[in-house]
Amino acid sequence: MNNRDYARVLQEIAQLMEISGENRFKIRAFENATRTVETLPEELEAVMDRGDLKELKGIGASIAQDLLQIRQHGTCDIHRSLLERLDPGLLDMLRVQGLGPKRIKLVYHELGVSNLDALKEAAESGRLRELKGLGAKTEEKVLAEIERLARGGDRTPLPQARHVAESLRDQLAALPQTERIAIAGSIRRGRETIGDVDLLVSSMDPAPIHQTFCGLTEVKEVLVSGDTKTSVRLHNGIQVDLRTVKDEVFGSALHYFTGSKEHHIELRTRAKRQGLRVSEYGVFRDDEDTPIASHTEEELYQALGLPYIPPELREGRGEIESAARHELPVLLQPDQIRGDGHMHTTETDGRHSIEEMALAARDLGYEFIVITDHSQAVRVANGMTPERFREHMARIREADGRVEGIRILTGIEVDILKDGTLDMDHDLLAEADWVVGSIHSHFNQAPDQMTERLLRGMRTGLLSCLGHPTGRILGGRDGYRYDFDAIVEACVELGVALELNGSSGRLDLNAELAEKAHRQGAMLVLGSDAHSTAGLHDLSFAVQQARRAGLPAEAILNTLPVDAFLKATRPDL
Ligand code: DGT
Ligand code: CA
Ligand code: CA
Ligand code: ZN
Repeated sequence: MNNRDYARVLQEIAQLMEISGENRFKIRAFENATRTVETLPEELEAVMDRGDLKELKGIGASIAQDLLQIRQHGTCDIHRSLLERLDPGLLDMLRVQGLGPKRIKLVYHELGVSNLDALKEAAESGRLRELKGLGAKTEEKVLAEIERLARGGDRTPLPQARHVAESLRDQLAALPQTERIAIAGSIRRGRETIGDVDLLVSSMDPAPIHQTFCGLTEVKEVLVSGDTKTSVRLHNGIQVDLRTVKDEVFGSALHYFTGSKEHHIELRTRAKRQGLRVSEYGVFRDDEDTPIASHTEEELYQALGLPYIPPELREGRGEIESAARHELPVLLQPDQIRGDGHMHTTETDGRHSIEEMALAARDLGYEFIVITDHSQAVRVANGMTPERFREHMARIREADGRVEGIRILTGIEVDILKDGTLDMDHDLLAEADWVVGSIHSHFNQAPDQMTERLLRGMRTGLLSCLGHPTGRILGGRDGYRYDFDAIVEACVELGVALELNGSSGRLDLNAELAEKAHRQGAMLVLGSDAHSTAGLHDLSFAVQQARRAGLPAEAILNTLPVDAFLKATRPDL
């Protein structure tokens, strides 16, 4: 660890003490120690090795002890106990520039806000401005900061990038000059994070398209402008490349700009052996200038003697060999989804009613949904007491009877508390059709403890699935640490499914872990985790990750008719 690492922990202690309202002198002591370490002209660890820590200004016996602990564990007793007593989510909030411990203290004590999600919601719903010294301006700044943090530096989380890309695509699709249009690049392949957005348009008359593109309100600056390629930076920092081609070569151009580079390299090598060439203009015989395929991607693969390879598999990980042997998995298709396993309503932190969610889901063609509002441990989300949950289930059943054309199942997203107990009366959980068990607190437990916590929750026999199983926030927080293999094994044994949570910012499980869980024999269920009717569309991100994982429809519980869906995790039914 370098001096900056030590200084960071000391500073966090000072900030957390300030939030918790500790005595001024204790806070000052850690602030002084932070400064000493930050400005130290040599390695702190060299000072430790000499046994000279206490010689340093502002470092007494007690902080010297803390520093030695930090050297061993990356944290110390006082740091850990503050995080446990308050909330580790506060560390994320401290990264929000312009907020600071004083204001966080206010927000924490007045609104109970202790993590970025809750902060975002408080800012969006205009609750920050009700606090002394905070205004609408603060809310705006906080939201912009959260967005910046969510981007986690250069790469943008897929959901955010795809929403932006879809909006641009739709605007350009409306132009009379546009023939075909598609989002290409890493978004089309469903990579978790994306470097830039790639849009492809076919047109006989591209100039007006490039012109309109440069003038869109989202655009902040034009980086490159031309007749076939324009690059811009948007106000939100995302870069977008637009390319236009003639419609005859749309298929091969789409293939080229979808990538990945690795897929292309392998494909070209293979083509070469067959006396063929592949470029963005098509597939060519070695000695000819007229392509034998260029109009669609399907024709392109066919010309190469291969079955179609879906974009999600084009990562150069052996998909070409599998395709050549006709061993590609048949991937889950969006229209095979019959229901959504995770959503919230106005009962807790959602924006729409049971009925509104059901009607929107019916419009998407679903046969069933599960309403899974929060349990009371999630105070910021207005989680339900047992009493409220009982009444909520009655309302869900009532809505189910009233709304035609879709089954509305009773459910809950129940917290798996820090000791593994479930945050709800067991008889009510047994009564619910579907129970998502999730972790929303004490993320920093030691791996053994976390594994035990999950196992204990699962052994109640009341969980249908584990919600957002790793807890990671895309571009933000890492997942909690536990023995993933052991949990998957227990899921198989106990008949508990693992969720692919599609909500923006999560993608959890991601493709890699979903594939692993599937290979170990676990059931998987997709959930949008929608907090509004619009949020139901986030299920498509879970579908895409399932496809990247190479999962067939049979691996996904959402493809089952509702009765089979219910029985899948309840062998007793
Ligand atoms: P990203 O933007 O970093 O998330 O990843 P991509 O895959 O979207 O990469 P990007 O935007 O640089 O390029 C889009 C596609 O264009 C890429 O997947 C394949 C193609 N491409 C770009 N540059 C090259 C290249 O130098 N060689 C080859 N074979 N293909 C390229
Ligand atoms: Ca890209
Ligand atoms: Ca690009
Ligand atoms: Zn949750």
